[in-house]
Amino acid sequence: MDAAPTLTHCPYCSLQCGMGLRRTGAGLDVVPREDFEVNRGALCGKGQSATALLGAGRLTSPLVRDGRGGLVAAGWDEALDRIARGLAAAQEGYGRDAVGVFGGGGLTNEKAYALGKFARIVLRTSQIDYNGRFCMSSAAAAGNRAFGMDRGLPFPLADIPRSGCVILVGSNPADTMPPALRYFTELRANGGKLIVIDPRRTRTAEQADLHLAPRPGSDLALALGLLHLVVAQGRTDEEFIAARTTGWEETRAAVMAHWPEHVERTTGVPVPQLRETVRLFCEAQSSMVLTARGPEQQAKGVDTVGAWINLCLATGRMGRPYSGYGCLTGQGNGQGGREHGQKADQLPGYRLLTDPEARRHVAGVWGVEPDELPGPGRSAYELLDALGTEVRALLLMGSNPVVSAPRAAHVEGRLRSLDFLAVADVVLSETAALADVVLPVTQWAEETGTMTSLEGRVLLRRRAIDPPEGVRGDLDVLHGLAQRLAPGREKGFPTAPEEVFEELRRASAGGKADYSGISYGQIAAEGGVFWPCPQGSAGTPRLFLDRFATPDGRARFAPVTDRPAAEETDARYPVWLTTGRVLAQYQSGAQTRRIAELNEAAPGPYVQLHPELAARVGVADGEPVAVLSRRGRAVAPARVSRDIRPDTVFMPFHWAGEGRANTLTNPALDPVSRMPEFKVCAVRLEAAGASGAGASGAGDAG
Ligand SMILES: Nc1nc2c(c(=O)[nH]1)N[C@H]1C(S)=C(S)[C@@H](COP(=O)(O)OP(=O)(O)OC[C@H]3O[C@@H](n4cnc5c(=O)[nH]c(N)nc54)[C@H](O)[C@@H]3O)O[C@H]1N2
Ligand SMILES: Nc1nc2c(c(=O)[nH]1)N[C@H]1C(S)=C(S)[C@@H](COP(=O)(O)OP(=O)(O)OC[C@H]3O[C@@H](n4cnc5c(=O)[nH]c(N)nc54)[C@H](O)[C@@H]3O)O[C@H]1N2
Ligand code: SF4
Ligand SMILES: [Mo]
Repeated sequence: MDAAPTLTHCPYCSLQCGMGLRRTGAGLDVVPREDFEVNRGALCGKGQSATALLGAGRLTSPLVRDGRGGLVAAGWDEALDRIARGLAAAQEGYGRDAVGVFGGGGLTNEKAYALGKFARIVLRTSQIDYNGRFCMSSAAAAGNRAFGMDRGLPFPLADIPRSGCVILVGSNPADTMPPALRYFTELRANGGKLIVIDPRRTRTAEQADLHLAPRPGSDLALALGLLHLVVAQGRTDEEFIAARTTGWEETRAAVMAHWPEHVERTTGVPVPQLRETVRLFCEAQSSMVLTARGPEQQAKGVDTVGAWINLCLATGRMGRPYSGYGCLTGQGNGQGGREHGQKADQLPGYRLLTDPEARRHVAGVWGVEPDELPGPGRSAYELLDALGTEVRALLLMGSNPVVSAPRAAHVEGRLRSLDFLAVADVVLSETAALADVVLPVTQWAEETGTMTSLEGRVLLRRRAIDPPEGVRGDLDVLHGLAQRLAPGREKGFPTAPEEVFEELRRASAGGKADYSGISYGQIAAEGGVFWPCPQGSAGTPRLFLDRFATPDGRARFAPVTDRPAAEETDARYPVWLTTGRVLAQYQSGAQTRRIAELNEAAPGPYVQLHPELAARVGVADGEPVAVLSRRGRAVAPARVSRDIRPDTVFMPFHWAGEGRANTLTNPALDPVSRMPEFKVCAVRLEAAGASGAGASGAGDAG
């Protein structure tokens, strides 16, 4: 008889679909897991094929750089010794902050917590940040500003079908979270309206009652224009504004200049569509705005999200059932990854490193003096940009910036200029291939730990199979390095995940993201627990129903005004470039490009462009087209399609080499969140001929 499957969750995105893993002779099979209500057994192709990487294509031995510059297999002791020497040498030569740490939103809570602690009390460097800065930091900053707290969705996904109207801004769940699409299908089946805002007619937009296609980077103007109409039509909820918010007068004044005709010119969205959006949103009993990377990955992402939050507050669509603003987080642990201390300015429990009380509390849990803790460091792009100059050595865990960072040719150059690079990864990613030492680590099905999904629901990832010989966990890596770099301190780095979680509970107690009432046992029994969950609480599925998390309990309007993208089109670069995802590939592609069935479904990069633009450039469908920006040149086959604005091209960012979209992107940062502007820059197109000549990265000014 078959043994019962191990109940766990998918290794990839923040939906964290439940799945079962059943042992077979050869390895593990994915079987549906019906008890987890979020996906009820449904998986996308990535989840379905995730066990493929447990076998071939992965790393199974540490690798070290030999005298001739190649990477050769080595034992764990040698590899860890070399890393300890490399990091120590940089600090001896140039000071503590000469060592950087770069983490990832795919790491479990336990790993993210341990990595932040490792940076602060073993390396004692301020230079730690993570790839979530590329993902959710703008929505997080806007949420903190408005509500005093940042949890992606303030309500469970199951509330969506019960709302009257949902505006999805720059989000394409049909490709990025397929099993979540049913919440929107059910919304419409219940008579609710779906409005999608995307420069492309995506498979998500196809299902909408109304699709607005603004030009990239114009979401702020769009949201301001909608609020202008709300005010002009007397659709504000004065009672709600008076009872539960502050700052309305200034915000109202700020939107008055945003006349619909003016907004139509800035965004390209016709006035009647603006009016229809306001009508559907305001006439529904309850309504929601959900944003994802479209409006957030902009150098004005914080203000853009703030403008959408303003719309919810002014119409009383916040802190009420089936209403509110939410952000759809991205990585598997995009939410938890930013709560427990791998972010440059944070300590566990979503505490601030600059808050003396927070420092005292966390230093107490860690058994060090508060003064020993460094201050906040650089943000992710700024850290990558400082490599080889102020930061001489880097420990990287859970990211592949050679493919995924903006202005990637420059970032690749910075990584190459390091004195020492150590990478812990599952596979030999493009970034790991540059390292002096590569450590092969365990994968999701081989380890236990917690992940916090887009709903703020803390989930349990369970070990279903033993890792192959030669592979160790990230927690073992940190333990081994602590032992070498600060003998004695390794006691603070246990390798058993539950032990780390027990400490995380204490460290987060009393913070905004309070996990102190959560235990592995409770998660297992309940299929997940929503934070905040202080001792004795059963968790908090819905936030803000009575009060916001600000000191006075009121939500704060943000009096934002419009501004252009960091880089506007001009005569030399007349076309907008935007970037994003395809269904069958995940992120930098490090994992999914190694899985045969996913590669067949999405074999390579492309440039999506409208037939009018294709005709002007002189390329036909399938022919190579060169895309040039001020950062460099990329070449990929043209995909001619009417599903995109004629002034805009789209490239997915999952590939390295000459089709790498991030060769082109602009690293302009949001002043508050330090999020780069992945979603908008100016480019020029050229037919590249059958040879497709031109190296990616050429033209990078350095
Ligand atoms: N298949 C797949 N799924 C994934 C991932 C993956 O790599 N592959 N990654 C996961 C992660 S980490 C994340 S963050 C999420 C991201 O999930 P999404 O945010 O849904 O993904 P994107 O494709 O980055 O962007 C969404 C849409 O924004 C549109 N867009 C581009 N520019 C603009 C703009 O200026 N304004 C507006 N309004 N829209 C714009 C794009 O056309 C795109 O359709 O997906 C998660 N799920
Ligand atoms: N142009 C453009 N660029 C973008 C975006 C965009 O929309 N457009 N989106 C941005 C966003 S939202 C994101 S989230 C980033 C993501 O981009 P990356 O940060 O590059 O994310 P991944 O490709 O998921 O990289 C994770 C790496 O860690 C490894 N890994 C997985 N699990 C573990 C683990 O448990 N431990 C360790 N040590 N390693 C592990 C994987 O094999 C992989 O090599 O890309 C950003 N870049
Ligand atoms: S939607 Fe996300 S969590 Fe669900 S199976 Fe696909 S990648 Fe995994
Ligand atoms: Mo992301």
